[in-house]
Amino acid sequence: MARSALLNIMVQAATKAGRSLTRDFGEVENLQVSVKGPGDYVSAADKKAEEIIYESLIKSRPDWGFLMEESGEVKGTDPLHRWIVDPLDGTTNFLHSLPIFAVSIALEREGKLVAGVIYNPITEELFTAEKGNGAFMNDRRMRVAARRKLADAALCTAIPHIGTKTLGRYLEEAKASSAHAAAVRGLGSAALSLAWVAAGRLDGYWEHQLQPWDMAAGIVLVREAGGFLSDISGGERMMESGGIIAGNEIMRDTIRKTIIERS
Ligand code: 2AM
Ligand code: CA
Repeated sequence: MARSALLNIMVQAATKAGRSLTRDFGEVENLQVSVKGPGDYVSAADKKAEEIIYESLIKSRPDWGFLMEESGEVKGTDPLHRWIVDPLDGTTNFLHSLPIFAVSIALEREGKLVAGVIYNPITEELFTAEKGNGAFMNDRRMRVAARRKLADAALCTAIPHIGTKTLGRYLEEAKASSAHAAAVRGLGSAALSLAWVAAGRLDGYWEHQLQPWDMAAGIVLVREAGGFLSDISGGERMMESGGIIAGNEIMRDTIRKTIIERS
């Protein structure tokens, strides 16, 4: 299937940044043995990838604005369009040589998410979606999984790390999800978690306290794969609140009621 001009621009930026990240990922593996570790190196890799994406997109659409994880908001002269960019989602995985990270690029038009690209340069899996045109993985159509019961479901969430202030909430959710679901995983990349829900690999996903660039592209993917999303209270303010639940319609609502609200 022929890709639209818009998706082509996004894919070109994502794959170019992906090549840079792949080279740096190879270096990170060599740096693991040092005591200090590759922290500074990874932060440089992250910034380099963001620059590549910025240069690539600004060349194609000079007037459009940006919201980027590293550089923040860059206003465009066109007030209708804004790219939302996470050059390296899954930074901690990258730092530890775990090949579960991705480039994530979304487009907002008049405040609405209309296109998303997520690319894992290690597995070379490219997830793309444009509003009204479906979702694809390496040009094959994706659909969310049809499973209706938690007992059959593979779920995904975020496992908290050192310094997390909401450990109590996580432990409650871990208890409820482990008690009801077939499997619970933590990928460490919100973008890939959403892409994998869109691909039907995961039946459901939820996470609290994300940034807009962690979820923007993934939201388009899940919607276009026939999935449903909500924020933690069941509304539609995912990007504003930072909380997100994704799955088919039944799975999304069951996760909220059985795992998050537990009522
Ligand atoms: P990042 O890798 O770009 O930081 C992990 O649960 C997910 O949460 C990742 O997508 C990660 O994105 C995101 N995230 C957002 N804020 C974070 C933070 N302060 N610490 C760790 N992960 C964060
Ligand atoms: Ca991120």
